[in-house]
Amino acid sequence: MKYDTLHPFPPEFLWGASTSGYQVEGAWDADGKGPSIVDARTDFPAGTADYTVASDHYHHAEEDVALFGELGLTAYRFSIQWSRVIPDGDGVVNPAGIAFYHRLIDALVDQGIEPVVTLYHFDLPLALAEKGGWGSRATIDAFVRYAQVLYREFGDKVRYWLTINEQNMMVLYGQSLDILDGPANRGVNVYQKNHHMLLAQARAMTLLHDTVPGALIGPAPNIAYVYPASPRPEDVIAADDFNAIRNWLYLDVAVHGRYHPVAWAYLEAKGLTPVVEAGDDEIMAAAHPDFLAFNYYATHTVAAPAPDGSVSDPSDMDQQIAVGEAGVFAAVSNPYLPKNAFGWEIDPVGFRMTFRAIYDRYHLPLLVTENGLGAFDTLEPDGTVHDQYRIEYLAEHIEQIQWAISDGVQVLGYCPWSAIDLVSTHQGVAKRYGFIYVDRTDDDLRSLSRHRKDSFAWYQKVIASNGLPG
Ligand code: BGP
Repeated sequence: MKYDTLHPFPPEFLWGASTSGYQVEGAWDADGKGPSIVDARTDFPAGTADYTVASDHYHHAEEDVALFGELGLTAYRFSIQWSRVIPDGDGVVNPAGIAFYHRLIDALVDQGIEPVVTLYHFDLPLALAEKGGWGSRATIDAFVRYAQVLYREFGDKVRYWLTINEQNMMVLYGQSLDILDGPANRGVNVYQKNHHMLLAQARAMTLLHDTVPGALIGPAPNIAYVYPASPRPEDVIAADDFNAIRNWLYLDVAVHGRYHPVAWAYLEAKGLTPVVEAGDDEIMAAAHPDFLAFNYYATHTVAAPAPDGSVSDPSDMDQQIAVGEAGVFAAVSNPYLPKNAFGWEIDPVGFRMTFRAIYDRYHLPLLVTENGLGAFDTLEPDGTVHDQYRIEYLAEHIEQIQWAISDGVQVLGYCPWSAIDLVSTHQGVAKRYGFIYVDRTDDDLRSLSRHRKDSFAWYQKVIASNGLPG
């Protein structure tokens, strides 16, 4: 639908930006921090950086937050590293880790920036992974205890909490990227691990509501609407199936405390149903998110599964997306969408569609916790970075948020990925997302100095005018 005029962004709209702990902090073993599974990763493509130094935000936090203040952010979404706070995941608390996050949060609050805290972003403490990771119900208890430590420490300073970043991506792709719970646990049914994470999330939501009055919490999956490749009914069913398996499975449990019927039918058909113990359903049904956060990069397009069982469109192989599953769906490229330098499709209108689909199902306020363009940026000799392509990408997506608001969707805020350059999940430092350039490469730490990109000045104007400048 087209409107003659679009609704304005609400005055309290959160204009934010995002990072995650292990991708930005570095200092991977400083001041008592324990190793996490991402510190133990060895599967980096040749020539790409690991996370040991990252953007060295641990040692630049005050400088970085001052830049976020200058940018005008009203929210900053970041994650706390579980193994910085509790080095082995379920033992003693590390006071130096707690002190770092107090310093960070205090600096944000001083700048008038709302902290939006993710409890867990891919970085399970290695010691827990070695004891069975998410395959073990003991990890649920460890997660809840960790959440309790954070609520007690930071509950009076932090209003917005996120449970688990991209649980659905961890389940669908995490084993191959070693960001679920490490290679040693690959043999365990991934949907059993998923069930345990859903329980951990439910208990963490209920605990916050019981212990920190006024605090708000929600899940943060990666939600991307799935289009059928054509109006052929078999393609439409395949798209609906993949929507259920990829998106609604996670949000239905988070919001309604029950598995989506089609997703459950898929698990049954594949022999992947988790063991659900007595009391699990009650734990899930008792938990209620206050809002839904989601990360959005691009939609998917799928066709009915090929009769010969082949599943992939080769052009999609490099993307961190589905390539299809025999008997379920086949991923295809969408001929209407351009691609970025890394082969990811770009679909601003699909962003609007994704807002509508989520809001229509759950009627909860929505917070965008990631969206952005990975690109090769160039630091010019005079310290400038001309990233007009990023400005265009972000502008197109912000415009679609306004369309979604005009459609009646309640949107709390927008936190594009990323506030500052950091190390990508699997494509190193060269793939940059930030408003702030960090002077390092994949194999040379250089000065680690910070530089405002052109997108920095542009986003500053967007925030100051509470929407796209006219
Ligand atoms: C999301 C993750 C982020 C971030 C982002 C970009 O899946 O939550 O941690 O990495 O994607 O992906 P990539 O780094 O692979 O380009």
